[in-house]
Amino acid sequence: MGSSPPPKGSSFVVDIEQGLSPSSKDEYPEIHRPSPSASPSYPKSASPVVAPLAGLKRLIDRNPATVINGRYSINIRQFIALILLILTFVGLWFGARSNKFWSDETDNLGISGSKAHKTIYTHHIGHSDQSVPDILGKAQRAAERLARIQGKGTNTSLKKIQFDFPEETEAERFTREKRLQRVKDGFVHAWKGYKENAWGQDEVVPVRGGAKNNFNGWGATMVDSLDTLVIMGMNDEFDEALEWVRTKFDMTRNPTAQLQFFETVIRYLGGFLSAYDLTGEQVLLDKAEELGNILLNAFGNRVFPAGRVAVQKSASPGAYNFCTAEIGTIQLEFTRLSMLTKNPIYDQKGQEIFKMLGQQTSELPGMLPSYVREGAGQYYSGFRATVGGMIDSYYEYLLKEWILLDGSSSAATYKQMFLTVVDTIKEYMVSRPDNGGDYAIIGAVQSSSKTIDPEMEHLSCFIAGSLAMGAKYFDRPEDLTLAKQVAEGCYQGYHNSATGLGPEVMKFDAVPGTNGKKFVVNPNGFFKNSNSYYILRPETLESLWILYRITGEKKYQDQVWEIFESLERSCRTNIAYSGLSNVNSVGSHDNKMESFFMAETMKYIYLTFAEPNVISLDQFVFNTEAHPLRRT
Ligand code: DMJ
Repeated sequence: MGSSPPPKGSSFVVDIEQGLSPSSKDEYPEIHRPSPSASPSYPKSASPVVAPLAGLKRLIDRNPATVINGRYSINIRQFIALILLILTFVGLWFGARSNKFWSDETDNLGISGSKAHKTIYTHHIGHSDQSVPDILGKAQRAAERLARIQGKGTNTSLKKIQFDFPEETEAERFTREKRLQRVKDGFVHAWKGYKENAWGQDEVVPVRGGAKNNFNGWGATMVDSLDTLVIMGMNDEFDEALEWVRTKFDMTRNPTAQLQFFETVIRYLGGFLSAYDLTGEQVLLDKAEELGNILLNAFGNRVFPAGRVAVQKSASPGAYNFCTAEIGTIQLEFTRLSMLTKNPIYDQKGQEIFKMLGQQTSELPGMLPSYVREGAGQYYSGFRATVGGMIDSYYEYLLKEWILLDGSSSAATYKQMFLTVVDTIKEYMVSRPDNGGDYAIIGAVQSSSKTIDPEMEHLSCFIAGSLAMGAKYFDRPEDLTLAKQVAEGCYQGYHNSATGLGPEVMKFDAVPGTNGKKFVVNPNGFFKNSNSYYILRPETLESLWILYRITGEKKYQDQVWEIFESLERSCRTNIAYSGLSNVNSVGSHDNKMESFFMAETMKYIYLTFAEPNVISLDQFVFNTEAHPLRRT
């Protein structure tokens, strides 16, 4: 045989044992050209399986491959043809098997794998009636989404706060992935219930079936769940929901209806922005922008937006007392919308509110009442200060807006406002048990007398997560200790109830025995006289998840798992999941599942068992409805 150089230009050597490597003349001096007659020939009208082989052969015949030391050297056209051929086979084979590209359920875990173990994020990628480009398109979208939930394109100059997790052992991985799959199964169950009973409406009714519309009738559960679908790798379901958004989501159906400003911001606007950040699907940003423009109607010529707003602009939106949480929980969404649209108006609106709130004071430094008046220099006294309902997420957003703005100098005031709040909490609001238990609750305090009411709303449990993040960013180890104690207090509320779920309000027994800030622990659990219902709220799970990601302590995974099992046992219905009217009464379903169950509660549980690079705290910041926004 004569020798000739390998084909020039972009060529690869395919080594059957070693895969692909760039060809090199020096490395492979001996070149053998196979005799054309040695190749078998295929009939022109071959079966679907044989036809691509015939095509490949024709290509090879026209561009004879060379064999070098037992290795085939092929040019780039041949390489592409080979890849297409392989993909065709794979598509046909999997399509014929189960209509699923990836059929092994254990691989559908929603995360990318580590070195030791490959897990597959893509889910239900291809169907047998789909063409190769369809399948390739889906695979490409799935890969893009995976890259995004792992933080592709994010950028921050702030220090890292996530624990540096070591590589897990096989046994640890096994347990974690088993739990992860169980959580995903639970979410799939709820999604199915929503799809079959309430598709396109706000909520599924989880015991009796049917639908309920409390949030404009725009499909709250659909929009609130979009990012969870992406995070869990439910790509087909996400695509279906996206198609619904593209073709059916309609904000103009009832132009004079009064929308709840706060809920519309956190569930719909937050939902669209986050799903956009995780997928890059333009329609989601378009909807967010359209909605942002509607929400601007709430401002009229004031700094504080009204609590209710209509799609159709009205001359003067009402409201003169403003709920602090409602006006202090738009900054993340409005700033992100400005970042993405390059239109500064939304961000300006949010900053003006914070600026004005920063100029208001009270008897308790940093704390404000649940309702505030517009204007700089307002002063408040004689109010009940809490970190719970009507004000909770204002405190949360002081820290998170600072994070989203990457700690820039323009956000320095928010850091200061947040730290003032933390100092006041520590000085006046912490209640501890008198039995030496290492936990705490954040009680309510009367601003004038400074008397503590030792009860804590479930809503207040978010504060443990905020304290923990602040502790890391601002190097305040004492705050981390308090965060852990408060999270433990919230967890104890779950652990001590008959159903394993936490009450809406938990309370120390404040009767004789009260000693400073220490309170008697009632032998029947410390939430005597409290409101005992549980409406599937997420705040305790949120804080446990944040503490897990920050400290790496496995105890938090175990606590989250215990709560998940309680949810499965006590709240799961044939249709979806239901809240409870009494956490101490097994079976007391309230027949309600708010959209935050799928947006927040299930997401926080899932993320506790996902790999730490999935929605890292160092790359995303969550809005108060658990919608992760990219930090760029
Ligand atoms: C959610 O809608 C949000 O977390 C909000 O900030 C408070 N309440 C619910 C969940 O409990």
